[in-house]
Amino acid sequence: MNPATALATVLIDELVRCGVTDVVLAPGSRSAPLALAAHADSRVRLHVRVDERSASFVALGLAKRSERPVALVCTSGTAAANFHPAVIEASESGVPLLVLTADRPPELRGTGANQTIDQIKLYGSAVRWFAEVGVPEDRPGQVAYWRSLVCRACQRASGPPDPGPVHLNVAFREPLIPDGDASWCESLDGDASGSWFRARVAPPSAALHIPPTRRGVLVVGDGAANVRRYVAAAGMAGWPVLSEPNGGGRYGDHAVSAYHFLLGDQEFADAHRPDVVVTLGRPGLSRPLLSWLRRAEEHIVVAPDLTRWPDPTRSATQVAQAVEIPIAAGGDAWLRAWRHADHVAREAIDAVLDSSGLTEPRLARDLAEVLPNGSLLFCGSSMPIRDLDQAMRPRRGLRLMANRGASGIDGLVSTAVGAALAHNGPSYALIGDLTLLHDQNGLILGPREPRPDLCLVVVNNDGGGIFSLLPQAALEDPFERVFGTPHGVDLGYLAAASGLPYTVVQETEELSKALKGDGLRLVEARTDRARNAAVHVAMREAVRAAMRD
Ligand SMILES: Cc1ncc(C[n+]2csc(CCOP(=O)(O)OP(=O)(O)O)c2C)c(N)n1
Ligand SMILES: [Mg+2]
Repeated sequence: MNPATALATVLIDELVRCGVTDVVLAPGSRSAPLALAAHADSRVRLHVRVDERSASFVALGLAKRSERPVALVCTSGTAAANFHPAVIEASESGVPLLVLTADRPPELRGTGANQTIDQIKLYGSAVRWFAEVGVPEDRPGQVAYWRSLVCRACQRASGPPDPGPVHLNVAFREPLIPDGDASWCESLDGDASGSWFRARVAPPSAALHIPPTRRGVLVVGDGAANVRRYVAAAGMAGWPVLSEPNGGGRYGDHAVSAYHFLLGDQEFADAHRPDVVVTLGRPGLSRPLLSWLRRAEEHIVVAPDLTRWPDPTRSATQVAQAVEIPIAAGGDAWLRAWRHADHVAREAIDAVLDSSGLTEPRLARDLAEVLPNGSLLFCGSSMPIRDLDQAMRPRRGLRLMANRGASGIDGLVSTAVGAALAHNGPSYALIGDLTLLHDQNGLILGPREPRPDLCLVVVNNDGGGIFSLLPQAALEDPFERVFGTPHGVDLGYLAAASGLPYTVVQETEELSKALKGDGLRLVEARTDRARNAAVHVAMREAVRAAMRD
């Protein structure tokens, strides 16, 4: 057996033994040993994509939804650089990715050899760990090294303490494809225990006990862990729960879903300053919420990983891996005040939306409401995730996810595809038109690839609608060209180019019907950026007026 084949076979075998089930790869020659080994191993679900950027976001989605490491393979050269955005998102949002870049052997580097670039530490500080695997050689001891390396890579990717991407640069010398000879200088197998070793790094876990308080609030942002336990504890303590849709805590009696508008009302925010706020994950969608956080007497950040705790407002007074929320007697008035205000605000918002025809926040609200239990909804950055934050009513049975690590509008189609492939149930995505166009390649699925059950709902406002809510919207002439960025693309043709079913929704009443079907499909809702900005103002004003009454 040639060394390249031996190394690739052992790497894939050890990945599987460490629990990896999915491998995503883009085609290339230098990566042939890994591609062939992954294809030959029936325990691996293989996903092949023509574009490395799309492949890497598919892997991100798979890993994010399954919460297990996913291997990602490419050839040498710029192929590896195209993984960079997804690696950054994985780093920022703590998603376990095992990036395996094929490389030329050292003697070909720096010589002008074809498709050869410097791949050493290519992703810089965006990976938890980098290893230059070295060129495989036919001598005893290599198998133990390779297997132990993979185990360590899986452990570093999965955590504890901090899940994230790991980069293994794998140099292969020719020949790159199997020669039919099965002999090697030692056994290629792992040890009898099933895996070479499996380091379990146990985190110290000590829960912080806080004194009983009547005015506590639980805030849940992206990437929050153990949400159900905290929401239950908040319920016992009489705390309102302010959860971003993708935080996973927006359900039940204590959920305050109109917090964006409530806290945008100065009078309400002043009157409802908490003694303690506990934040899970990383809230970051609503500016009023962030401003209000800064004013909390005590802000406790729960971060399972103490090496990197989220605190964008720099208001944390304590950081703990876990917190015990105490039951306090007599906290009813506090909770009642929040719930009453939420009810009033929700009615005002809903009244605006119900009379506004097909607008973006209405679409977001209604979509989150009509999806069947057990659904996954992947939300695009820009307005879709914010509209959900502002308009979605509390509910159970819906899993919401978004790429909030770096909040890019890149790779969203592919991430949603990956997440759908790991989700057991129907999947949906709500994304903007620029976000769709940015990742058109994500729509490309080869005939033999595992197919996601994913309905992409695209809000087409012919450009970047979010900018119409920002101060630059006042700069009329340059605005439309440099921020609005209209494109005039007919999304029907786009769907046709990839052979996807395509439906246009004119009225929100048509939404449920349009969502039906299976496999990858596209639903377009056409909206207007200026009108959208006006609806957001109307919601804010309606809440303000209702609060004054
Ligand atoms: C990769 C990347 N490039 C640029 C941006 C800046 N950006 C934020 S929102 C946005 C517009 C997105 O437009 P669209 O997807 O149509 O959503 P809409 O704003 O219309 O809701 C842009 C360009 C970004 N977040 N990520
Ligand atoms: Mg848009």
